[in-house]
Amino acid sequence: MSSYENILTETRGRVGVITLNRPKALNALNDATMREVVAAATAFDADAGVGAIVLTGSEKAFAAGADIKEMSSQTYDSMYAADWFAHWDNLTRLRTPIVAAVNGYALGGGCELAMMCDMLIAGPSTKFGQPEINLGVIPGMGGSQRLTRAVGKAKAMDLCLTGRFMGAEEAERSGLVSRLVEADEDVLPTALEMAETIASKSKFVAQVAKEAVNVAFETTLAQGIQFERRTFHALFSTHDQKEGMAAFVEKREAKFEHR
Ligand code: CO8
Repeated sequence: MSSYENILTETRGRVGVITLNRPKALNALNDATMREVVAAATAFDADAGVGAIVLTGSEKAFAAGADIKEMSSQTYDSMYAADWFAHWDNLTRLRTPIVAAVNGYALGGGCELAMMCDMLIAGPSTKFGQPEINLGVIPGMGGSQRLTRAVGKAKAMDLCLTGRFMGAEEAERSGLVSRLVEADEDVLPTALEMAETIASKSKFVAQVAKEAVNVAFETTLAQGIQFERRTFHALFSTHDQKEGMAAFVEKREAKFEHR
């Protein structure tokens, strides 16, 4: 039983599931919702029994953006004083892998939230977009930055400047989506299966792998390769490396530690 107002949470095996639950507003992300998402994900991150997190919405909308009604009356001063949206970023500092299961609209802040996750599963009806330009603003939580890194300048400019929506096939072709499934109803089961697979590995090593991939976005190739090599060396001091390699040699399943 979760005590949240705008999200639902549950644990399925070793997977923590967070479902955005503001159906009347197409899961528009108001401040309260995002505080709950970050709090729930942080709790799962700290739970040794959880090896991966799935974040999802409804069939019609993953999230149709930041809550325009909540934002519309804000001023520069009020946004600056509250450092509006800054706490969302805490999601990207969590070490447990997060899979976004995305159906329907993933627009504005919804697209940005999906891109803050580590992997993204989409269905045929999924529509991504950064339509903020239609509201007289620009993306405010990474849309111009993460989208550009994911799909390149050409598509990012197109989406951010025209405000058009991008279908799931185009998104998969462009590198935004990890896996495009055949039917919308397959999105959540596929995300759960992916998360279960990740959660069956060593939690510690999955976190290290996530960290290594993320380093690629923050550093030069030479420094990234150096980080990877040293981290690889360091893993030879762990139980899970000894166990994983011994299990291969002995032709049995590895029993990883879940810390
Ligand atoms: N904010 C608040 N309410 C919303 C939002 C939203 N982003 N999107 C939909 N709703 C509400 C509608 O107002 C409507 O409520 P009501 O019934 O009370 O009028 C209800 O959800 C259903 O919406 P529609 O009737 O419009 O449903 P349609 O199926 O006709 O259309 C669309 C669906 C195309 C998704 C349409 O609702 C739409 O265009 N929504 C806005 C999309 C948008 O512009 N998103 C970007 C928002 S700005 C943003 O995200 C900035 C990010 C900045 C930083 C990130 C931090 C959050």
